[in-house]
Amino acid sequence: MHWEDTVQDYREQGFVHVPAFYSAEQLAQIKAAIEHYNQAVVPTVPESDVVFEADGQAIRNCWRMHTHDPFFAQLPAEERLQTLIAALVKGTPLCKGVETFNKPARVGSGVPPHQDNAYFCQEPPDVLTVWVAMDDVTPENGPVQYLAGSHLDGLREHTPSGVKGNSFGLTESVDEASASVALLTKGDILIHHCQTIHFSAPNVSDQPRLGLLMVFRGDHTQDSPEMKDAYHRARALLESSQS
Ligand SMILES: O=C(O)CCC(=O)C(=O)O
Repeated sequence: MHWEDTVQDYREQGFVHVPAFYSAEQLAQIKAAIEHYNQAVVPTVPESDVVFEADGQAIRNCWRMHTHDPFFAQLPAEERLQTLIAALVKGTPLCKGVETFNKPARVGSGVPPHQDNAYFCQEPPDVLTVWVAMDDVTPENGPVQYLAGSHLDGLREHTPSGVKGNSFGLTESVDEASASVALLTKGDILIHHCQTIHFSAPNVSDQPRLGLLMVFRGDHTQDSPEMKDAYHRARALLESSQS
């Protein structure tokens, strides 16, 4: 497989859509593993590793799935994925997280505009997320939306967002109408750079919109002390708003 066009789109836009990355058979295996995880593993994970929607029932996010289930430790190691990610992160990919953004039908909540590096604090920002569409993604079920080219303008200031599962959002408002909307067929993947501004709306449809996310960094990236300071400032604000 040649990935030149994919790499070029990613570098220019800060995100790229790769259709049909996973076959129907692979997708069925991943879906079965997520269902098993939700039923058998979620009840055993610490409170910090699962977030529920406002109804207290539907799962919004699972975090650190690779540390709780060998299936999700293996999935990021697949050779074809590693080859592509190595070209994008400019080095040996290290998986730093496997997670879900479930966005269940009707109750799935939105995600405020943010840049992932406000959480990751990595320098250089050779860090990305592979977003696997487990369902078809339509305008109604809460597609991820990206501000193309925003990864080239550095990390902006973030403040507490008040959203459970996405505690930080951009301080400044963004022109959401100019965003590229990622409509997908299940089995497609999206890849976004850790400084690309993105967000998603609530799921107002009867169709679920499950995304499985794998986060990778190049093994050369490091914690940025300045970004960590900004992160701790935002966290302190969050904690004072909760006390
Ligand atoms: O799946 C979504 O709606 C948002 C995903 C997201 O915010 C992220 O990948 O950081």
